[in-house]
Amino acid sequence: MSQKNGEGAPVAQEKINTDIVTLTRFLTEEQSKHKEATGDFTLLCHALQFSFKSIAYYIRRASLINLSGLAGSSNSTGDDQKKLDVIGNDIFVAAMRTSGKCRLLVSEEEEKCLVFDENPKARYAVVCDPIDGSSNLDAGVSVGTIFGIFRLAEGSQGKQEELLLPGSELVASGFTMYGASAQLVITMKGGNVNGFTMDNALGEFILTHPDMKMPKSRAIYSVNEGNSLYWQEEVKEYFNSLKYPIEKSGKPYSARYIGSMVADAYRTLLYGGIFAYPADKKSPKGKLRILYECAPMAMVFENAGGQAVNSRMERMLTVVPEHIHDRSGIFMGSYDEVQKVIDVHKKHGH
Ligand code: AHM
Ligand code: MG
Repeated sequence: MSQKNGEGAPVAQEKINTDIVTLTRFLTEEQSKHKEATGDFTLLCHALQFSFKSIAYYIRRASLINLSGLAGSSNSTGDDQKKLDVIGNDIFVAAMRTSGKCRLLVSEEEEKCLVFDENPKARYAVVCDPIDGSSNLDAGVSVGTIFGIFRLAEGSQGKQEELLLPGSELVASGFTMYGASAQLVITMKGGNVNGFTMDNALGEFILTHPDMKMPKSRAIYSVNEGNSLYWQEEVKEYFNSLKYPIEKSGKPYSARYIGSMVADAYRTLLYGGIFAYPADKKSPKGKLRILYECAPMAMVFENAGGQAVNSRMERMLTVVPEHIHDRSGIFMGSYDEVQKVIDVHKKHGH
C-alpha cells in the first residue's frame, strides 16, 4: 500500500510488538518456575484478574451514568456511588467463591469473614478492599482494589481467627488503580514488583512496568495535613522538618495528597517520596486497615526497595491485627524518606 498525504504510515512499517507479556502469560511462566505448584494459585489469580477487569468496566460505565445524572436524569449521583461500592464487593465475592481456590475472604465491605464451605479443600484466603477511596468516585478521582493472598495452614478449620496474621505471611499482594487506564501492581513473597496496564482493546493486562524499583529518596510528602492538630509531637516535628529545612541550601518538600490510597501509593511507587496516614490523638489506631490496606501495600513497597512502618515505627509487615478490620498508622515510601521518620522518632526515644 502506498502512503498518501496525511494517511499515516502503511501497516507494514508500524512497529507492532507481537511478543506481549500479558498477566495470564506472566502467571503461567511464574507457575512453571515452581515445580511443586499445583496451579491453584494461578487459577486464583485468574479469578482475581477477572474481578479487576469487571470493576474497571463498571467504574467506567458509572462515570457515564453520572454524566447523564448531571444533565438531569432521575439517577441521583450519590445513589450510584453507593451502588458501585456494593457492585465492586459483589463482583469480588462472586469471583472468589467460584474460583474454587478461596476458602476465606475478608472484604472491607463485609463485617464478618466470608467462609466458602463449598470449597472445603481450597487452600487460600484472600483479603481485600474492593473499591478503596470510594468517597472520591463522584469527582472522577482514581480509586482501586487492594488485595492480599495467604496460604492457609495445613489442617485449617476455615475460621476467621486464622487470618490474624502479620503481612510477612502473605504469599502475594498488590493493588489496582482505575484511572485514565487500569493499572495493576502485583508482587509475590520475596519477589519483584511488576506493573501491568489494561489494554481495553485486547481486554488484557499487559506487563508495562517490569521489576519496579522505587527511587531511594524524593522530596515529596503525601499526608492529610488537616489532621495535624491531632498529630503527636514527633509527627509534627517530622513534617515540619520537610517543610522548613534547617540548612540554608535545603529546599522544602512538595506536597501531593489525592486522598485515595491506591493513587497516592502508585505515584509514590513511581516517583518516590513518602505517603503517611499516622495514628493521632483523635484516631489512636490510625485510619487504614492492617489486613487489606496496610499489609498488602507494605509488601509491595518493601519488594520495590522501600520501607513501611506503623506509628510505633515497627515494620508494618510484622504487625498482627487484633481483629480482621483492625487499623494502624502507616508511613510508607522511599527507603531514605521512611528512615527520616524513624530517626525523628528514635530521637524521641521510640
Ligand atoms: P475507604 O477505605 O473508606 O475508601 O478509606 C480509605 C481512604 C484511603 O484511600 C485514603 O488514603 C484515605 O482513606 C483518605 O482519608 P482522609 O479523607 O481522611 O484523608
Ligand atoms: Mg479502604
